Amino acid sequence: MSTTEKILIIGAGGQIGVELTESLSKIYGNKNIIPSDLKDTGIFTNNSFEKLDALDKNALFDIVKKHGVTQVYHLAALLSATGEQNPMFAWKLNMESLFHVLDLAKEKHISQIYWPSSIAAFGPTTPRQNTPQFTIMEPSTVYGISKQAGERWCEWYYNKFGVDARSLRYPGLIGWKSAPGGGTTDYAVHIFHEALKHKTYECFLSENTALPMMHMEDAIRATIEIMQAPADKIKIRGAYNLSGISFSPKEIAEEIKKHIPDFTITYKPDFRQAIAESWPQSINDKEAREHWSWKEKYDLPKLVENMLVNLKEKALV
Ligand code: NAD
Ligand code: AKB
Repeated sequence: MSTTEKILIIGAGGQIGVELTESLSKIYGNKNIIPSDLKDTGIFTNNSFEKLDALDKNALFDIVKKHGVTQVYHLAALLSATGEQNPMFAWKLNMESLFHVLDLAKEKHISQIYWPSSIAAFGPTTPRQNTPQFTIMEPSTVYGISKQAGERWCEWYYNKFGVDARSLRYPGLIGWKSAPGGGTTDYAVHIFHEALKHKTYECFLSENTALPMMHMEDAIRATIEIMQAPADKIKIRGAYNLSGISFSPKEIAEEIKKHIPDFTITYKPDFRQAIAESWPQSINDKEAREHWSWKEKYDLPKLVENMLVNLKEKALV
């Protein structure tokens, strides 16, 4: 695809960034995608990687100028579990880095921003089943507070300055190409690795703790679709609810057992149990479906089969 876009991905070395870099590179060409992160792990051999601390506004500006960046996908953050362990730094990283990117757009150095929100923006007083787009939101984690505040700031920059920031409230994301980094939903990735390696998994959530989840391929597609949608289709300038699947540890374990009959799971809930219990169990995303035609492809059986086949075939376990 020929393009005038130059796309900077901040936090590209993380669970989403690795896959997003690959997908965007296929669409826009390697030379137009600039992955960046705190450290160069050497995985981005086809793109020109930039070492960048998202808190360093001057360094960010220099990279934007150097490459003529037009769009930023800003993924750097501390997630729910690590955020609770380092609350002040989580707030600083998650908020200040977002302001740096929003200000770049306000000052017209870049034209479009993607910044992810999360189901963590909801809280214990939110209706937990089929959670609607507009509802009570009183998040109880620092991570969730930063996501809710970030949503409001994206909307405010749009209303005041016309900043074209777009956002999705991702559920827990599950993929085989990259490892998760400090979330409450991470068990749903670890379980596959342990099932293939040891045929057993000790889960840090209790058996019936249902949460909204999604295959990474669906999440990447949703991300690119919302960014490519005509501006007039984006009627929500905070963040869109986004739904894929909903399941509990017990349900995913049962599905894994269909492929690995002697797989066993045990439960040892830790501090992440309280975080999970403060989040919705399932999400209503009718606005995303109506406004920009979102539709997921993966259900639970398809997701489980895809994870096991790919982890096994690529000998990633
Ligand atoms: P991750 O922890 O796997 O990756 C984050 C990346 O950011 C890491 O590579 C890390 O090195 C980098 N980073 C951290 N501090 C940085 C800094 N100061 N400057 C530059 N880079 C820095 O996270 P992820 O799962 O890929 O999540 C990306 C975004 O998506 C986050 O905003 C997260 O809140 C959101 N999100 C993720 C999920 C999920 O299930 N993965 C769900 C909801 C929302
Ligand atoms: C987490 O568990 O922190 C993330 C998320 C749902 O935001 N996966």
